[in-house]
Amino acid sequence: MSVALISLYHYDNFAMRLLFSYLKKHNIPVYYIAFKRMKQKATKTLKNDYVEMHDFHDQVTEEDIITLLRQIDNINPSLIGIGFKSSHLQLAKDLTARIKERFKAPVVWGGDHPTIAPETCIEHTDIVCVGEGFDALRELAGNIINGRPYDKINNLWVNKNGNIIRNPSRPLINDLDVLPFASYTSENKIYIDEGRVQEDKNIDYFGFGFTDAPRIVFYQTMTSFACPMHCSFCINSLQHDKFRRRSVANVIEELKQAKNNNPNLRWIFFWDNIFAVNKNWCLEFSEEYKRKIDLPFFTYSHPLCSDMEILVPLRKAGWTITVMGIQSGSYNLRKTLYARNETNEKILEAVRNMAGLRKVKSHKPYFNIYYDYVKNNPLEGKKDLAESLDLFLKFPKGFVFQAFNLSFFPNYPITKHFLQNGYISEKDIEGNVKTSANNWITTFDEKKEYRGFLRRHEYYYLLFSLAQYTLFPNFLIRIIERKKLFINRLGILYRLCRLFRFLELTLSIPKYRWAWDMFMLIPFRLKIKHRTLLRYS
Ligand code: B12
Ligand code: SF4
Repeated sequence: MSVALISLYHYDNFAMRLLFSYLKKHNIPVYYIAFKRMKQKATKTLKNDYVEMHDFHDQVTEEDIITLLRQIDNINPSLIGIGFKSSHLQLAKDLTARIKERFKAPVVWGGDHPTIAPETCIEHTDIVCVGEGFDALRELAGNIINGRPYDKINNLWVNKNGNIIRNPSRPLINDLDVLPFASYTSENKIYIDEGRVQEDKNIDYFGFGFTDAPRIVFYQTMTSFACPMHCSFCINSLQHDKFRRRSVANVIEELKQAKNNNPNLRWIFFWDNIFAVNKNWCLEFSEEYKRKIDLPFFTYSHPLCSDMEILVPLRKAGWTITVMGIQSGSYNLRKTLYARNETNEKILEAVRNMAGLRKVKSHKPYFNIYYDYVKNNPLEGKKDLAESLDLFLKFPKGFVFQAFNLSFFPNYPITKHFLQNGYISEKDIEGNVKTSANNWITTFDEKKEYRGFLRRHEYYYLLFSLAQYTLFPNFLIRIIERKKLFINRLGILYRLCRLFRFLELTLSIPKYRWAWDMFMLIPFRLKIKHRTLLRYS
């Protein structure tokens, strides 16, 4: 009598590792099967960084599926859970069909896609978890194991031979401290890829370490759920869940345990949507973290949450890498299409604050700042792109520009807007297309034939990229733009970016420190054993 939780293309899946611990805490035997690893492959990026990689999902093979079915057979679970994002809807459907051919255990789907589009899910599976999974899954598993009916559990939709029961939602867990810590041990964890169980290759998302103790190098967690903002291209536009945060003491206790369990632990990644929210919490956290954990850490930032009274203590506590969404330099486009309220002045204040943090003494001498941009939005016109360039030219140099494709997830406000206006059709929505997860990051492919808006967009991304470089003067970028130099020779601009990136990376001592830290993440003994210099593959 147990539960098997299957995560698709996500070995590190924080949510499912948390659900694993939650079931375990309630004495429900549980297994975590990570099916296929999201890998990274070399690519041409426009980043002012060493990172020349982007995420990709390789094909599922028949051997992968047979291995999965064999593992389920060994476990013989009473309930099978599949957690996935929209891009893996097709895969979830295929796997569920194969599982149902062989096993009687009901299959419950949960995670981002089932939560935002349960209607498109429920016909393909027995149960769909809409929203928070902790108590819904606990109750479901408990009822199944004890032979009780399970069709009246809040947050669950149940498909009873084609008759759909849509139960109401349950209140959110308010006190997050009642949750156990996510499970990062090898207990009941199975990793499947390349057609077999990967006995010793639970490599993490970054490729520098592993997902389970004692070999974790990057520890991943969250101190809060939900987001105070509601951008139209983000899941938080749909789930108006209250922003909730764990106590500082609870977070520190988790990290202490992580340190004790992992002798090679080097970094903490806080995946909170925005970290620098709530001044009192952040100040208490900074103090405790510095005293008791003292490791460099990553957090996301937001232009509207950039109060130096919060940022400086965080930086002193060890904050070393951040990603902040700029998304576009056009206030009008941001406000009307992306539902973001920050003005360009506010963005400038925030980026100057970020750059100012480089001067604050911290665990590491470098502070890496990545600015995200929404790429390939056909509604971003000439004027918007020019405004974006104006904005980037005012940024303190030395940042890293990265752009991610505009993706259309079901029911997000931006998707509805594009559908209603006929800019896209149902086939362009994530989950309907097979998977576009290969296509997220700023890449440059000079062989591609850019026509129309794509050429102009790509041209501007190259100019934004040039704005990153301390050595590349802004007046030259302005001349290039004014005269539209190289608009038909994008390859030249790309090579210019590469040249300046090379100079910037080779002439900067903090960049060497960063590269050295990355190089040293894998101990020499393991470098030899796994025949790798920098990352595990
Ligand atoms: C942290 C994060 C990441 C981290 C993940 C770190 C980790 N170790 O897990 C990183 C940076 C690696 C990442 C990567 C990606 N991410 Co991301 N990420 C998030 C973020 C900010 C938080 C997710 C999270 O863990 N929340 C906390 C958990 C506890 O809540 P939850 O996920 O909602 O889970 C609850 C329920 O959904 C349910 N549940 C979840 N799984 C299951 C399974 C079962 C069986 C059941 C019953 C219930 C259930 O119970 C949970 C507890 O209540 C979300 C945005 C958000 N939600 O705020 C985006 C988000 C999930 N990411 C998204 C995307 C697109 C990606 C990428 C594809 C982008 C890319 N290629 O770079 C990759 C894909 C990774 C992969 N292979 O799956 C999208 C997904 C959109 C969608 N509709 O599918 C989101 C929603 C952001 C957005 N654009 O709206 N991401
Ligand atoms: S600020 Fe970030 S996490 Fe919050 S709604 Fe906007 S995109 Fe989503």
